[in-house]
Amino acid sequence: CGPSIGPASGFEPNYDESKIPDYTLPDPLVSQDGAPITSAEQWNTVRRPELLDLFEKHVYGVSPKPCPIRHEVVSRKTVFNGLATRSEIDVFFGLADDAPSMRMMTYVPNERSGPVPAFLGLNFQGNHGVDADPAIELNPGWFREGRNGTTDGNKANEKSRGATASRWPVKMILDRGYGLATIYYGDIDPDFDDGFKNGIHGALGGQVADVAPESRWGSIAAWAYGLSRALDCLESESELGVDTSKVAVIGHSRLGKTSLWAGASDPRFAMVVSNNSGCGGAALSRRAIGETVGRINTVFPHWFCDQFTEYNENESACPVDQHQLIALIAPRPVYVASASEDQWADPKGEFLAAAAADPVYRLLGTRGMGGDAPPAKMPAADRAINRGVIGYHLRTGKHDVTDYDWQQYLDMADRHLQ
Ligand code: GTR
Repeated sequence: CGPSIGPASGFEPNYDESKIPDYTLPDPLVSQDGAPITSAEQWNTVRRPELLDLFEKHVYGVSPKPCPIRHEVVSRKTVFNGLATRSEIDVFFGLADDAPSMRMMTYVPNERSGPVPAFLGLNFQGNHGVDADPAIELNPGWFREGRNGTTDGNKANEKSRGATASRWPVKMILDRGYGLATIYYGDIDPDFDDGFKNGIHGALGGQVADVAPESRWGSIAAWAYGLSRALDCLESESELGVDTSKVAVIGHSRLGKTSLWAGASDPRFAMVVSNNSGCGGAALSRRAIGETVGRINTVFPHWFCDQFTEYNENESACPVDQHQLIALIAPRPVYVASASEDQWADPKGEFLAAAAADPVYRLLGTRGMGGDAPPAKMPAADRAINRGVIGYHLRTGKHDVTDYDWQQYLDMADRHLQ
């Protein structure tokens, strides 16, 4: 279930640290004109807007302004023997009758005294893949071909029910007092390169007509845009029971790249979780180890803006690197997680990026990664760094989301959102 991560034929990934090119990271606390950033005010008024603009124009692309949304509650049901209420809601991008929509599924614990903090994340295999309950509608949209017979052609079939349940421990989340909202990412933009005709790209694309073509939004930006509209919906529908000042945006792999960009670009997200996001997510591009910018732009030409291809095999020419993406989330809590067998996503590069965002977190008055300074070395496997506002762990095992990962995210949320 989920994406494959093996290198395609013809590309020989480097996994040798000694072959990493020499590089210098761009300093998050020096502005483009060379002036040092020494106060929270300078960060907020000068450097943060500047970095956001650079990430838009060089990496993810410029998205349209937020569109108005409307929504229809499709179902509401008590589930798990009375533990929770599950709702399915269609959220429309725009007010027109033919506006495209995404279906959000939410769970909130029934035992609660008011709105609850919640996790919001996109899923790979449909809401029906999160829980096998046949009452959840089988998503009729386009799916990448599943490996375990979960699709017929590009349509999900009955075997895909519950196929990603291990990545969504719904009861554990509810038992800990949190809600969960999830959406199939293909509802927002199907994950293939069609020149951006389908999904919200097709419907809202005209709104970025005045942006230079090479800097228009790619699919990651579109998925992040969908997450922000999902938050709009949670804000406007109090019946869903979510405390929208306490929403943690979470994602795995390409959807971890997406949660980071959503959290960086939309400060309403109170916490951000990147699970095994790798290249174009939490990993430093300049290390060029495992998956590289050139490789990702070749295999997934629709994920980033076209300008990003300028940095194929030329990472140091990019005015930003991914530690600055993490810094854009400051001072809000962020958690970066890697897996030991996921060298493709460069765990060390993910750790170094989290550590290199630390000075921005400290400038904004937080403890960053905790202690007096970020740890100089990666922690041992399964030893979470979680005493500060930037969390990190290297889980033993493969590219995946496990209960161990969720336990760390819930603990982090307990410390900052409860
Ligand atoms: C891979 C891709 C990675 C990662 C992964 C995923 O094929 O190379 O960047 O995003 O897919 O989404 O699981």
